[in-house]
Amino acid sequence: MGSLGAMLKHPDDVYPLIKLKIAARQIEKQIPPQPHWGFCYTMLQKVSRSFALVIQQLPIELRDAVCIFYLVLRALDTVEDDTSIATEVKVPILIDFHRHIYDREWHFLCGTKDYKVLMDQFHHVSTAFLELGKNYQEAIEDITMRMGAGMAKFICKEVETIDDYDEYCHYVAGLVGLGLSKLFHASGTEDLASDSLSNSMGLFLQKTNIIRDYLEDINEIPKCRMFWPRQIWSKYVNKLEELKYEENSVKAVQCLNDMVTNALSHVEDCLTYMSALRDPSIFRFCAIPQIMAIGTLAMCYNNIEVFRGVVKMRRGLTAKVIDRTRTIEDVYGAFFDFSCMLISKVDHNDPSASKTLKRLEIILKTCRDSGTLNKRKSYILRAEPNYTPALIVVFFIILAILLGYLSGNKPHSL
Ligand code: D3A
Repeated sequence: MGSLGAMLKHPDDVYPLIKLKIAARQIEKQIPPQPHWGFCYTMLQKVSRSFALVIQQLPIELRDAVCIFYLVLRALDTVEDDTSIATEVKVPILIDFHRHIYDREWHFLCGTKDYKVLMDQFHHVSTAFLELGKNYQEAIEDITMRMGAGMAKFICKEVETIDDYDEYCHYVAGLVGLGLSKLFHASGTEDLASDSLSNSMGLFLQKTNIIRDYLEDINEIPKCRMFWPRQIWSKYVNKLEELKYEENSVKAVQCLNDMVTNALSHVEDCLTYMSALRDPSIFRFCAIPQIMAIGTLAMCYNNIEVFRGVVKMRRGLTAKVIDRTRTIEDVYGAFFDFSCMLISKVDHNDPSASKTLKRLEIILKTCRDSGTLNKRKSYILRAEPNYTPALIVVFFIILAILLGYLSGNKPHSL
């Protein structure tokens, strides 16, 4: 849970944080009894607790398919990221990965911590995969094949141009959007979304992660590949790592703002994609990461801390997003709030300022035109702390402790 300081500063985070904690406990108890499914759902929770929670709320058949899809992609990612594997070993594994998922014997030693366990016991994932419906299997196989080939291509290629950047993000996340759209359609609940809108869903998420993770990636030992395109950063510095040095702070923030402006170009498509979804649980599964992405961009924009440490949404705000994202109105509301926050941060001397403002104005207009904004209260950008919900929670906690104490002291009747 968030620190006490953060909770005092944001008392209305307390209730969603407690709710999230209780929900996470609840799903921990729902691990299936079969060893292969038990392994898959335990792994999913280990890799991302809050994401696992949203996946577990999907309709049952789709939930299994998404869980396996997610683990297969994490495994592929683990191979791609492991710098200790020689290129001549790594490339064939990436290219053949779509065949390994059909092989109950296949496993590979690489990665660290939970990912090492995932790779070593991959037979559980294959066993579960083989129990999915044929249409789910085919969608997962097709995306794994295309993603593996794309990753292999970029093992030996730098991200030079913005087109390279879009192509790399297509392989590692845009294809996830395409695959998920196929899985949603296969479950019978959704129309098949266009490839272009599905791709944008992934590009927006991936570009946000790439922006946020600059420092972590540049400081990685052994040296990690970087995904900020040269076409953008070369306008500001001669070498990408120069952005982290204090003397380049002004240039670094300008480059960062250029990157954020580039990512904002996908928002329109993402809003269109989400507005077409029908099933409430599929909607939440898609909308929560998108709101977290625009929130992360709003925190990163014009913020030198991206080059000094970790800029992340606080746990309480994440919990609030998970708790309060139910309908498309909530999505328009959150995108509206975070776009206003971004506009308030634009420095008119920034070289990308006019482009950034133009993109943000388009987003604001779309949110306004939805006609739903005044039906909601802005929960993300509250100026003054509201202590009422926190006080109610504290009251109930004290009451529970008191009742527990009193019932513990009651003399036992014989
Ligand atoms: C594009 O992929 C989608 C999607 O497309 C239609 C719909 C829903 C979710 C995703 C996508 C995803 O979400 C995660 C992501 C980012 C980059 C790639 N992915 C991805 C991989 C595999 C699948 C789905 Cl199956 C978002 C994500 O991973 N997180 C991390 C945990 C966060 C939420 C966002 C919660 C937390 O605890 O901070």
